[in-house]
Amino acid sequence: MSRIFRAVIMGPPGSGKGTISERIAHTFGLQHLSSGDFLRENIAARTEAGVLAKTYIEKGLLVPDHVMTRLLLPRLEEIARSSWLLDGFPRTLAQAQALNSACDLDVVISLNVPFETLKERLTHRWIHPASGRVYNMIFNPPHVKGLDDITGEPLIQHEDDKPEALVARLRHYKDVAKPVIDFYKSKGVLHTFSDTDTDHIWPHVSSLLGSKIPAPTPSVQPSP
Ligand code: G5P
Repeated sequence: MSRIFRAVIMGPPGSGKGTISERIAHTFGLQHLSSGDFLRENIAARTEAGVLAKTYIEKGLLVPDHVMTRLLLPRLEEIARSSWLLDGFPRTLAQAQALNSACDLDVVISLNVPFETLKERLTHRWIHPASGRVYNMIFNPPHVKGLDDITGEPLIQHEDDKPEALVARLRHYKDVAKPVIDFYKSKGVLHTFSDTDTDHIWPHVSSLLGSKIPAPTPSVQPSP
């Protein structure tokens, strides 16, 4: 069996974490766990954590560390035998330290995208709530305006992509991310990618992971 590979992708709201994570999951077969999707599932299911998280997310604030670690760390234990990519967690130094006590990371990908680009992207983002499919009305529009390509159901905008919550989210990110970035830099696992365009970042991420992820051992040995 090949070795377990564990990666984190971090970056401000709208930096393309979700978009690049989907490409990584598809190309390298890593299990993709998104903290934002996990929270939205909990909100939809009206779990205790979900009800609490909703009050923070709607205001563009981070969900408290103890709620996040209590939700995410058990989920990571469940998939401990798989290689995974964690998207959106850790966000704070306390979360990074909690994750560090649970496991070692192989790679941390940090996306560095200018503030104006982020604002532009998020105000144009719409999603299909049932599947989590993400559209951008400019970059990646649906075939029919306002409707999901697969189901034809209506698309919605996240509460936290609406202008008031958005600016608060972007400002707050910078403050809390710095110590997390420093923490992973000191551990020698941080790789930063800077650009305004996901399609320019992706080949570099792909080549980094291609050089780090061990090729799976064939289950059947070729005959001599
Ligand atoms: P989320 O869901 O983790 P965010 O805010 O960190 O939310 P978000 O908004 O989902 O991250 P992303 O995943 O970085 O952004 O980016 P994306 O969805 O791939 O791309 C954004 C948009 O830009 C899309 O429409 C996409 O199509 C488009 N796009 C991508 N690339 C390009 C490009 O090259 N060009 C153009 N033009 N467009 C492009 O978390 C939500 C909330 O949950 C809480 C927080 O309250 C958070 O705000 N939360 C946590 N709280 C505490 N601790 C944690 N660990 C938390 N995790 C989540």
